[in-house]
Amino acid sequence: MADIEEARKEFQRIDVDGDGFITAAEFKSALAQGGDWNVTDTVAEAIIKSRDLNGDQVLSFDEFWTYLNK
Ligand SMILES: [Ca+2]
Ligand SMILES: [Ca+2]
Repeated sequence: MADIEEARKEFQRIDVDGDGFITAAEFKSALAQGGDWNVTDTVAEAIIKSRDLNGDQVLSFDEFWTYLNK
């Protein structure tokens, strides 16, 4: 079980523009900052898609949280 406070911080770190949703572009740059430069736009989009529960192409905190608790 992940810590929801830690998850919120992580979510806010990735959500650079602070709109409450993580886009593929934001996810990609977060991974790049973490040293994973091999992630392309296509890969980032595929990862987002696999975690996106309502099909709006972006991750809400709920979706992020659900993913962490899988
Ligand atoms: Ca955002
Ligand atoms: Ca979504």
